[in-house]
Amino acid sequence: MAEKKYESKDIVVLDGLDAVRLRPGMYIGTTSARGYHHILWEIVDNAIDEISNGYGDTIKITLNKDGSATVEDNGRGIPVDIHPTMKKSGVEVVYTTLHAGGKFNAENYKFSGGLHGVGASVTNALSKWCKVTVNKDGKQYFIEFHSYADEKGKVHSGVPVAPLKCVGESKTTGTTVTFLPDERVFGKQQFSFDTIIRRAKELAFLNKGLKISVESKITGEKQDFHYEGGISDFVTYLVEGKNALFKQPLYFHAANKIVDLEVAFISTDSYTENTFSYVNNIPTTEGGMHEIGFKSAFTKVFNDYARQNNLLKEKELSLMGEDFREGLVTIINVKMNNVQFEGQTKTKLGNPEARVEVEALSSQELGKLLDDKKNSNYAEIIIDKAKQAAKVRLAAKKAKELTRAKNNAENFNLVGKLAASTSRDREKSELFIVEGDSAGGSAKQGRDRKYQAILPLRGKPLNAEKKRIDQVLANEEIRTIISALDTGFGEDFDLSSLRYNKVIILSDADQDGAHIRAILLTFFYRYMKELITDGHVFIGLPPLYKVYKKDYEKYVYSDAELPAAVASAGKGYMIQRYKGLGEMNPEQLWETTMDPENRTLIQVTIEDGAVAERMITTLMGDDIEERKAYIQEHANFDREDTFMRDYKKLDA
Ligand code: 0RA
Repeated sequence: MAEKKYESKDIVVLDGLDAVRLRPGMYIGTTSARGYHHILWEIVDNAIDEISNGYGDTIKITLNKDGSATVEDNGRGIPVDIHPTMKKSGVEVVYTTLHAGGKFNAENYKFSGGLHGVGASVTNALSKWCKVTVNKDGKQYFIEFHSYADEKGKVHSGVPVAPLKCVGESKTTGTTVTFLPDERVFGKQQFSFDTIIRRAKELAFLNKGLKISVESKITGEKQDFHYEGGISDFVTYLVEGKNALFKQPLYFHAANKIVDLEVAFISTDSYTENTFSYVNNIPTTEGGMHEIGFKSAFTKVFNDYARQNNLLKEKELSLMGEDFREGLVTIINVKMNNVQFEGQTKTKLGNPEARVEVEALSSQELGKLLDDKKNSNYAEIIIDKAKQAAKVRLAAKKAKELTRAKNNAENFNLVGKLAASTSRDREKSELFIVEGDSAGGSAKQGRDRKYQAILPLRGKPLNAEKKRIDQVLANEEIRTIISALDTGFGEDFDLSSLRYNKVIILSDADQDGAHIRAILLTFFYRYMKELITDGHVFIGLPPLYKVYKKDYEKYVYSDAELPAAVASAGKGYMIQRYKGLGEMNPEQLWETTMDPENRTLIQVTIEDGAVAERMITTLMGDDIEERKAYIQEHANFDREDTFMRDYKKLDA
C-alpha cells in the first residue's frame, strides 16, 4: 500500500476567527447564557475603555426585536484610516484580528481594562452578522461582517462583506455596533434584560459619570444608570437597610504610574465586614493583593490615629484589622495594567506591585482624610467600634473554646440527630439538611445509606445576619451543622476537612421553606463562604405536583411544566399538589428528590459578592418594609427563585 504523502498543503491552517468558532470555550469560557452575554460585554468593555480615558460619556445598549444587540458610544470612533502593515481600515483590524481588541497601544489608553480582554473580534467570530458604524471627522462610515457556510459546509467566521466605506456626513463622533449571536454556536438563546441591567448598574457605579442605558425593544423596558458619586453611591446603595454610623461614605482617589485607586467606605452598626474589590471593572471576589494592601494601610493608619489621640492607652494592645472592619462596607476600585488573576475562580489579583502601591496610596490618603477636622468624629466612631469588636472577639474566642468542649460532650446527642452515611468516600458523600422532623424521617428511610447523610432541622435555625458570633454559636441547629460538616467556621474554616462533597438544602416550596433556605445560605455565606464559592452548596428541588391515573404517573417540578404533563396524561387524570416534603413517603422522596439519577439540584453560586451581599442584607436585615417589597419583587416561588444572585441549574 502506498504511503500517503503528507505535504505542507495538508497542514490545517486555521484562520484566527475560525479557531474561535471551533473552540469558543477557549475564548469565552462557555457557550451557555454566560458566554452569550460575554460577547456583549466584550463590546461594552471597549466603549467603557474609550469613555474612562476621557472620550465621551454615554453608552446605550439596545436589545432588538430580531434578537441582536446594539452598543452605541459617543467616544472618538474607532480609527478608520488604513493600517500601515495590515493594509485594512482600523475598524476591520479590530473586528477581524484576535487580541487587537479595542486595546490598541498604551499611548491611546492609560489603563485599558476589559472584562475578559479577548476583544471585539471574538464577538464578531461568534456572531451570525455584525455591523459597525463609526462617526468621525465629519463623516459616517460603515462595515458589515458575516459568518457563512461555504459549498463544502465549512463555516467562515466574521468575514467583511465589503471594505469599510464612507456612507455620509456626520456631526457627531462615536461607534455603534450591532451583532446577532450565532445560533450555530449558542443554540437558541436570548439576551436577559435583568442580567444586563445588573451589570450595567455595577459599571455605572464603578465608572463615575458614565451614563449607561439599557433598552429592550422586545418588552419596551428601559433603564438608565448614572452616578455622579460613583463608588460612594455604590456604598450608599449597599447600606440601604443597614444603619450607617456616618452621613456619607468617606472617599478618596489617588493614582501613580502603576495603579489608579479609589476607595469608598462607611461604618455600620452590623457585625460583619463587607469589602468588595474590583480591578479594571472586574469583581475580584477572592480578593488579592490590592485588598491586602488597603487593609494593612487601614489597620495601621487607624491604630496610629488612636495612639496619637489617646483613644488607645499606652498599655492597651493595638487593635486588629478585623476589629476595625467590623460593620465596615468598603468598595475598592483599582485600574492597572498587566493584571494577573489567580485562585479557584480566577478572581484573585496576584500582582505583588498592587499590594505595595495600594498600601502606599491608601496610607497617604487615609491619613489626609483623618487629618481633615470635619472627619474627626468618623475616626472616633470607627475606633470606638473597633474597641468594642476587640472585646467581643476575645469573648467569642472563649465561647468557641467552650463550644468545642461542649460539642465533644454532645457528640452523642448529635449522632442521634444526624443519620450518617457509611462510606468514607468524601467525593461521593452528600449531606441533606432537611426541613422538619417528618420529612427528615422520610429522607432517612428513603436515602442511599452508603453516601447520603441526613440532618433534620427542627424549627428555624438562627438568623446569622442579626447576631454576633457568640450568639450564633449558642444556637443548637447551627452547632449541629458545624459539627456535621467538620470544617470549623469563620477564620478557622478549613475546606480540606469537609466530610461531604455536596451539602444539599431540602426545604418546602413555601415562604417558610424559602426563609429557612435564606437563613442557612446566610450562615454559609457569612461563616463558610468557601463552601459556596467552591461549589459545594445545592438546593434540592422537590416536585410541586403529581399528575396520575391508572398506569400513569408523572412528577411536575414547576407550574410552567404542569399543562404539558396534564396534556400527556389524557382524560381522567388526577393532580396531587405537594405542600411540603413531609407529604411524600420515603420512596417518593427518594425517587423525586434524592436519587442522583433523577433529581434536579440547583447549585448556589455567588458571582458577584456585592449583589449577594445586598440581597442578604435586604432579606435578612432589619428593615421589614424593604424586605416585603423585595420579596414581592424578586422572590418567585415558582422554583427558579430566589435570593442569591445566581443559582446555576444542574442536573446532578
Ligand atoms: C483607539 C483610538 C481611537 C479610538 C478608539 C481606539 C476607540 C475604540 C472603540 C471601541 C468601541 N468604541 C470605541 N471608540 C474608540 C481614536 C484615535 C483617534 O482618532 O484619535
